[in-house]
Amino acid sequence: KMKSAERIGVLGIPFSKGQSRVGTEYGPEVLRNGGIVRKLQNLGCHVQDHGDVEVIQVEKDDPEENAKNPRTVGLTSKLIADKVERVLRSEDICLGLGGDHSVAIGTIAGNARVEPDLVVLWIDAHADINTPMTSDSGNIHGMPLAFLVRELESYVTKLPGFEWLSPCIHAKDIAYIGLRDVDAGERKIIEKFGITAFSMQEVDKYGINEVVERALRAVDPEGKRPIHLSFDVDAMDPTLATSARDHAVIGGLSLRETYYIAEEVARTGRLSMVDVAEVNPLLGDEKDKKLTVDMTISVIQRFFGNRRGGCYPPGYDIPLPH
Ligand code: B3U
Ligand code: MN
Ligand code: MN
Repeated sequence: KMKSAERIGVLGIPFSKGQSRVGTEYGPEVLRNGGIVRKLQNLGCHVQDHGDVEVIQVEKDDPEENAKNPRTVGLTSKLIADKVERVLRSEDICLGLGGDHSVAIGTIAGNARVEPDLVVLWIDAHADINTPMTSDSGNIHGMPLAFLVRELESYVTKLPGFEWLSPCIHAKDIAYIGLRDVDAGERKIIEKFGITAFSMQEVDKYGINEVVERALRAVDPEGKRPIHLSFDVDAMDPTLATSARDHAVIGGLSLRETYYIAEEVARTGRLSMVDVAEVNPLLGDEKDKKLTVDMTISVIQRFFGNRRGGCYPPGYDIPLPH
């Protein structure tokens, strides 16, 4: 079933407390101002903007087990999960505009309530699977998957604010593409639990076409399961997206490789949610900001059916002369 031209629910998640900088809370605003809704409508999609998730700021929110802002992140994640669930009960696909990458705790938890059989494709320079114990930074945007993976439950203490959350995916349901900055604990987790991971080294070795095919086949050999696609803009090379320079990791995906991933994932017709994380318009000058927003929007369009080879809305035919 092709979902590319079906109902898309857009959800803003103006959140930045999963890391220590300000700026990612303006991600939804700059992507909307960049025309994301209209550009998806132009593809023939039915697009409904569901507004922003309410974010919670807990005043006295001391670190717990090294994790920073645990109550703020945990309680906001619950609101995100509730809202994503509601959006997915009325739309075919949810497009979540973050926000730092901790928003994926809520988006995946919410998506899994509607699609319990989902798989996760994580496009990122980072593995974002630190437990509070393995994390050096204490930033929860480097930990979201650790709270969601069943096999890691005994390695993760229940943080305050996270009481509502229970793990909803298996390690083998995750595939990474784009990794190039992975912490020791994360690498151990990937190996110990058999997580499918294609770093930039594998992208160089096999080419992006082989990597995408293998990633999709590894998590779902029969090609039947719903896909939660979590896209951290820092997966792209920092020359393309200045937001990526916040956590600049050189040697990233080219624009063409990123487009290829998006086009192939769209082609499956099984996308149930796309997260767009870590867009930070406060970094760089006006020109940098415009580049980041333009690049990000152009990638999002590919996830929803805009192909480089051309495309037309459903029902379109060559117009006849009057
Ligand atoms: N793995 C490191 C660095 C990091 C993760 N995500 C970003 N940076 N953007 C950490 O902090 O957990
Ligand atoms: Mn990330
Ligand atoms: Mn990242």
